[in-house]
Amino acid sequence: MCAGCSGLEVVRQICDIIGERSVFSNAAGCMTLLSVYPFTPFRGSWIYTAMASAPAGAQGVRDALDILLARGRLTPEEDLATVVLAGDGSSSGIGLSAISAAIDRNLEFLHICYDNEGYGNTGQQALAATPHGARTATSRGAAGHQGRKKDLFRLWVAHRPAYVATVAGAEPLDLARKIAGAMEICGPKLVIALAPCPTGWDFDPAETVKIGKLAIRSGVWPLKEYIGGKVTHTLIPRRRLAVEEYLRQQGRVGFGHPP
Ligand SMILES: Cc1ncc(C[n+]2csc(CCOP(=O)(O)OP(=O)(O)O)c2C)c(N)n1
Ligand code: SF4
Repeated sequence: MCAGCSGLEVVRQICDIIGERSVFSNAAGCMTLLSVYPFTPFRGSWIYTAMASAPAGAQGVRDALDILLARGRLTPEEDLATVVLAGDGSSSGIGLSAISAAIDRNLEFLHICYDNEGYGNTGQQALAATPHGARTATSRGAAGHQGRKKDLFRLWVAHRPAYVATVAGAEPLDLARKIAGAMEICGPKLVIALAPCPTGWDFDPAETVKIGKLAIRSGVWPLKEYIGGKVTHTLIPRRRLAVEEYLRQQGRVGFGHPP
């Protein structure tokens, strides 16, 4: 992984909470490079799926576990958490129909989307989650990406799943509380994690946590959760910083950096 990768920071924090009793169904992307058969840094199990089908992979795992439970070959204590790990390209684009269908089927799973706002693994091309004005490999001019970031949180809330939250590695306590709470809730659970990406956003890898904190303090990345039909903001900055303070740190945005 790249030095300073916040996607990795988030996965690490989430794994610390979920523990080893888990099966990750991973959509092709940067995090796929973590597990290269037969090696894995994960304490639980890991399945690699095509970009579009990680929730379908999770369904297969969940069904297999349920059959083992029904036949008494697994005790409830031995059951495993079914987790999808996917980037924003997979979560808000090519894999969206698989997520939507999994929620409709009330699949028991936690979907984690690490949002680095581009197709990171293939060189940071623009996609539906790329913010307006960001330069990417496919939107290089001074004006950057002309689209507007898709609101994945609202899209998921419209499906009325059991739980939806935004998190960031720069706020580990908020993240820990949300993941621990989500694991106690039955049904489809979705978490979108801001994942500042030094390689794609062009900033010093040492600044990853600072960039995450600036995203929250400027209001660009609101920390919130949806549960029981209600959206609550979980961390409201006392004094909102100017958005420029967040953007100025990143070469992908035109603040004196050459295009
Ligand atoms: C159908 C399909 N198209 C293209 C690719 C090539 N590809 C592999 S990873 C990737 C980027 C995925 O982006 P995202 O889901 O945002 O995850 P990230 O790479 O940013 O971690 C692409 C385009 C693929 N594996 N499958
Ligand atoms: S490209 Fe970005 S998201 Fe992918 S490993 Fe590197 S820093 Fe992480």
